[in-house]
Formats: sequence, structure tokens, C-alpha cells
Amino acid sequence: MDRCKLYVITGETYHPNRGLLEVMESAILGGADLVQLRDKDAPARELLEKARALRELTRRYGVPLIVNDHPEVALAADADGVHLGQEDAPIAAARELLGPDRLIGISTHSIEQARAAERAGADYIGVGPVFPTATKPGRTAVTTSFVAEAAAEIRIPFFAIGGIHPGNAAEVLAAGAKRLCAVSAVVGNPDPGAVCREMRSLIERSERAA
Ligand code: TZP
Ligand code: MG
Repeated sequence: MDRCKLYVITGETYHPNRGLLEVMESAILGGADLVQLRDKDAPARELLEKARALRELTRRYGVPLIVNDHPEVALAADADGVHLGQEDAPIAAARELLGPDRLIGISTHSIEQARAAERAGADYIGVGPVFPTATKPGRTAVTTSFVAEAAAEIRIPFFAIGGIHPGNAAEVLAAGAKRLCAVSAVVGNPDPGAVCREMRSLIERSERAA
């Protein structure tokens, strides 16, 4: 987990002419080093099928796979972990099901939620949405000031997320993020790998400057 810097989450509707596996393989080849299956529309059986297919792909490249919302699907697909929102199952329940070795990530939208997630034993957190995003409509942007607060205080890895793309990633990194996460900028682009290469090179530039 510590070495993961570029987290790419699948979209449901962002790649109409391209398949899920093709898009995610391109992202991985471009430098995505953590992948999440997030599909709010898929019925349980379809979600498990997608998780198993992504498991096969990610294993081939040695990339960890996280399943959004559903610890039981993460377990059934032998994924590396689950990502939970503030309204999902509590960390303790997910930990009970997944055991000590799988990863549990939590979305946080304030420094108080970030502190609570760290205390509750999350392996990583999402910090966002940094910018307004159509992927999570109706959620107020937390701006880079939450990124700066998390950088100053939170000791577990955090991924800045929400409206991040190669044009604004440097600003997020300058605020203190060491890890970025994206959905639409990557999977909505005809060349997901190229977007990942750009984001990775911005992350590496920021590491060199630190
Ligand atoms: N959690 C906070 S913002 C967000 C999630 C799942 C959506 C990020 O999507 P995008 O397309 O990278 O803005
Ligand atoms: Mg959720």
C-alpha cells in the first residue's frame, strides 16, 4: 500500500466504446498501481464477475485490487481489500469479515472523519472531493485546504480524489498530497495510459522537489 501512488477507479459509463479490462489494462501500463472496482449499478452477480475478471488482470501485473462498497464481494473475488464510504459498513465489521491482511480504505470529507478513520484502523483514506466532480454529484468540494490538513496530520496513506486531472494535479501535490486518485480523467479519456503517465510524472516531479 505504501508504495501505491496512483489509484485508478473504474467508472460505469465512462468508456462506452471500450471494455472495462481494456481501459484498466491501459491505465496499469501507464502507471496506475492500485485499482478499484466501483460500480453502483451492477447487480451482485455482475459485480462479482467484474471483480473476478479484474482480479485476473491486476494479478497479472502485480497491482492490488480494491472493491468498493462490498466486503463480501472483495472476499469472494480474492481482492486485496474494500473501500467504504462514511455510510457503509463500519470498519470493524469489514475487518471481521476480511481479516487483518486485507486492506480497508475509507472516503473522508473532513479532517475529523480522517482522524476517526485512522483511529478505527483504516489502511488508507480518500481525501475529497478536492474539486467539484460529476462522478460524485452534490458533494461539496473540500478544496486543497483539506489536503494540506491531512498532509500535516494523517499518518496512514491518503489519496487525494475528486476532479483531479493532469491539469490540476500539480496544485494538489503542492498542497501536500503524495498520492492521487482519479476516475473520469483516466477512464473517460481515449488513452487512459497516457493520462496515467502524465499523472505519474507529476507525482515523481513533486517527490523530487520535496
Ligand atoms: N469519492 C470522492 S470524489 C469521488 C469519489 C469516488 C469521485 C472521483 O471521480 P473523478 O471522476 O476522478 O472526479
Ligand atoms: Mg460506498
